[in-house]
Amino acid sequence: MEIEQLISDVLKQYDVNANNSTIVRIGSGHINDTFSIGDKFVLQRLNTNIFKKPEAISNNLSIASLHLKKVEPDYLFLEPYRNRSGDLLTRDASDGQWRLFDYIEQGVSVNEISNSEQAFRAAKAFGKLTRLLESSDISKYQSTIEKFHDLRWRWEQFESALINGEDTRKSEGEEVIESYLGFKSLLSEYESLIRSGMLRLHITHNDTKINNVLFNAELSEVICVIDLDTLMPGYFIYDFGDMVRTFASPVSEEEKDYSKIQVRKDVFESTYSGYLSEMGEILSKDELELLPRAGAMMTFVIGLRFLTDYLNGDTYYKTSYPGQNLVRATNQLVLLQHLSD
Ligand code: GN1
Ligand code: MG
Repeated sequence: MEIEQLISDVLKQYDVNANNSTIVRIGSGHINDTFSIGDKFVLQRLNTNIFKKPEAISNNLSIASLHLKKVEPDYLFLEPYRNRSGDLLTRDASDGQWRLFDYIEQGVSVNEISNSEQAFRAAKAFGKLTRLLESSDISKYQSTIEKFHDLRWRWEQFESALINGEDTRKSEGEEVIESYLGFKSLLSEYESLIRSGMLRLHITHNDTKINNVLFNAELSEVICVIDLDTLMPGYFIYDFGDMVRTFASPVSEEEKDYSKIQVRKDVFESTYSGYLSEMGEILSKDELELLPRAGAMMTFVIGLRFLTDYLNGDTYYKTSYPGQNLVRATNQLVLLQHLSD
């Protein structure tokens, strides 16, 4: 069935007026399909090959939303609309799962941070979400993707891609593979951290890349954070690390001119102070000491995932040209090298 037809059928299941609206594909996410419906709504099809438990997402959003209404009624939490049956997810004729959101017309998302003020605000916004949810009952949340940032798991997937991956890609990626293997000590560091009990579980966003923040048109204020599919219990290093990964460099993970990649000290410091302006009182002394390691760890995790997907033939992340996942993996490797200097 044509996508327009699927969308029109899905919209009929909501009590909203979206007739005759223009449908435009939007967003730069690597996983889901996102469309604007006129200037009123955003409709998103969840990638259920990746999100195998969509009900876990609905569960977490409902719990978080209820809690936020209690502790901060004015907080803008971009949760999906409920359909006529009261569900956050709507099934289409081809078994796709969709969600409908408000379209934040004045919201702007960027793929690179241009100054430290923006970094402060974005990091504060992600920190605030975790702070507000700190008093909600963590046991009620479910994992929306099992072992999502578990470095041991990601390493094992990488190792099996080294065995089962496509031979031409293995030789094409040889140098990058060798360099990633050379960073294996990060795996032992991660494992001993987990064993040490120094990290506590919080409700983390788990995908805090810069384009998951909506700024106002002047990029001077944050309107809200978006992409809440991976809101679930996690360690703070996942959020803070993914911010360092995507805020600190002047260029995004898509950049092919690797000489442009660097770690901007002022942006890093503002990311740190923005996050701590919300989380400073919540993180334990042990956790605070780990802040400087988070960026390298998350860059390693995400870089490994790009490389694994490249070796497996691009089955996970969307790509728009051949070799894109290898470019992303190389980009992240260079960033990791800078973060390790
Ligand atoms: C994916 O949804 P999107 O495109 O923002 C991925 C993240 C990665 C990111 C890298 C569910 O995020 O974990 O950090 O790509 N999300 C999922 O750009 O795998
Ligand atoms: Mg995401």
